[in-house]
Amino acid sequence: MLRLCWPRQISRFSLANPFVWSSRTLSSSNVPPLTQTSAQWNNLTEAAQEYVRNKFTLCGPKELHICDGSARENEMLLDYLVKRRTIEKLTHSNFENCYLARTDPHDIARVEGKTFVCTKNKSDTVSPVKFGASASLGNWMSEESMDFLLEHKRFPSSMDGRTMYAIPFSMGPVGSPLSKIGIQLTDSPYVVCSMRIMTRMGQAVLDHMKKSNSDFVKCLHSLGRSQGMLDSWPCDPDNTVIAHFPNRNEICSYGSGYGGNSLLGKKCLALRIASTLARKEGWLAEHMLILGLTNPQGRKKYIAAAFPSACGKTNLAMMRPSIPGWKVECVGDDIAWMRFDSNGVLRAINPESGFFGVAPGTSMKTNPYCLNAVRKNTIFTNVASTNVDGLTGIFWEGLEDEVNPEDENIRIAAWNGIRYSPNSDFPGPAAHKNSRFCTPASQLEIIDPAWEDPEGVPIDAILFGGRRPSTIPLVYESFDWTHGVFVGASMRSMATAASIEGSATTRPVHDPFAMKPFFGYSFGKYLHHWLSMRDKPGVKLPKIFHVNWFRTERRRHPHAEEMKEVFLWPGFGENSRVLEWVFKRTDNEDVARSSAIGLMPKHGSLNVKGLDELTADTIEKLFMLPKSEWQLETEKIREFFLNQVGDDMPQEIWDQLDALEQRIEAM
Ligand code: GTP
Ligand code: SPV
Ligand code: MN
Repeated sequence: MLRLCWPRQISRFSLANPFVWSSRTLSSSNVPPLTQTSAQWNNLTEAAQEYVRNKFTLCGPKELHICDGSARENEMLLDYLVKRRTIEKLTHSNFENCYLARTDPHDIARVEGKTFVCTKNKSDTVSPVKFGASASLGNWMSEESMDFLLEHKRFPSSMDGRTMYAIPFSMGPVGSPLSKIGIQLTDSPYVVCSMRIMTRMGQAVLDHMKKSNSDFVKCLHSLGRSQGMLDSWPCDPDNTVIAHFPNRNEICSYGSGYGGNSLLGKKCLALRIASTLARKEGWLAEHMLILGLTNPQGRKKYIAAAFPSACGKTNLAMMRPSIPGWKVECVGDDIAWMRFDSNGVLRAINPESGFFGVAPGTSMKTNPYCLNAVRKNTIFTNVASTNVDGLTGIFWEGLEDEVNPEDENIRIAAWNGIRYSPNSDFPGPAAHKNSRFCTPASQLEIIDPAWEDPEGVPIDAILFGGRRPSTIPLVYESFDWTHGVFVGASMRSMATAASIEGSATTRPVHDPFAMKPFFGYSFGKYLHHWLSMRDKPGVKLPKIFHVNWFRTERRRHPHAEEMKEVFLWPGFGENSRVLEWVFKRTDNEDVARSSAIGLMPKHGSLNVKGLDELTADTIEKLFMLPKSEWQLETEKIREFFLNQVGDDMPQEIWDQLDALEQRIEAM
């Protein structure tokens, strides 16, 4: 029997000063020791210099490196990471310039319980929670308490012996009026290489900052005094804390090197900080994909969609439609910044420049464009590795059509280094469920021609959705904007491996607007903000829909005794059929009928041509609205609103809930 313990594969060794570019290491009273020349230091604005100097003193690294984002710098960092065994180069001929990182087994996902928004008053951050209930829509700590914790307990000497990297980055195209600049300080070269993919990073940003003396979001990140199990992946899981200070546009993240915990441009800046800025400035920062949809006649519309983490955004954003003549192009797969322009059109940009996507489930069948994109310049994290004739490749669950794990010539090492085969004692999964690829957006063959347009793309429809095994139909449309905001507020979904807390819960959890972990201010005020969009003069409001690809049924497996939960809807490329219906509805085509919960497809109006295995009985089940389940649903929504939003709740949302309950009673 294999013991499930973490193999100590890596012996402790350190590399002094991995890239001294100038033999002259500078050291004077106001310039931290640099690995570069002083020209690089003088590239920073005065405000940036002051920020870097303060944090350098606090964290005590051995030196500073200001990132220029060049290919040369990237190569040096990758080489260094290979030497440290943080990453391994993929040598299989399928891959070009691709790497695999294996993390500490305790640093594998976002940590929602350790993520805080810090303001003066608690009511700015969380709506009044009912006595006895615990807040589920974010954690608050006072600025003073958090400052004390960070400055005295977490960051002092946290970068001891390491290099501090300063990463100037732009969320959105450099120089666009919609973009936001950040400077991330980090002691993780893996984070630098990932930020180079996920954001516009380096010299162009420094130049722009100098030219326009632009403000920046301060982002401090440290892996911490390592308490982890691997020398190759320092981290401090027990003491991890991720803090946001919206009042001073600052983010501090300690103890984790993973994903949204450490790539601070993503969830921390582009959602939590940005949602607060958006409220002040009259726009929306949302956890949404953006896709372009072209019909067979060549007419194009753009759709934004909010699904919780690991609920299908990336896959929808870059899908290959199964229905002939339709085309999907991708603008973004995770975050949308949207505002109404002077013509009243809602315009969206994707602030990111890469995809940090869930690996398991990605295959030529489910997401072929994505699989083609990740063949070069990609950093994989926590997928399994294959060894064929000494050449390293990758594997994850769902990739079985491309890699046969039963082939005796292929040796598979699971994400945690343990030898894996489908019949071995190690039960798997071989790839961690939250294993990811990090790949440049420009490599996607169906990237939308307008994906970097600083004006943004015009949004015709907004979809909400989640993982709902029952109750919620395949698709329905809200009656109007206010009802649509209520639909977003009422979202529930099964928890996933994208957060550490997302272990096997058996009931759907409330995840309004797919923003539960990402609100930068209180949910009640957020709802007021969404409703206020309706009152802007001359706005053309997009239609709002709800979709659910994940309804299941218990079926007996044809060749096995046991019953299995199976998805009723084939999903992936077949979701284009639902997009077709949405497209028609944005043209106000007469393909909808009214129901208690919203507008549903008229019988026969959902295109199921060619879906021969989908029986009439299954189609009926996909749209079934069991009264008792909906009664329970509205009970849960009411309880959630009462517990988590209280007096912050706009009256109109209560009215929507009352009206829904009445319509269900009349069903
Ligand atoms: P984050 O990056 O965490 O925000 O996730 P995401 O919302 O982008 O989800 P993603 O598209 O990566 O999908 C997550 C998982 O759901 C993957 O394992 C997919 O294979 C699976 N999935 C996505 N779309 C569908 C679908 O239409 N049907 C089914 N059955 N599974 C899907
Ligand atoms: C999510 O969890 O929604 C992600 C992954 O996109 S992370 O970047 O870790 O937030
Ligand atoms: Mn996401």
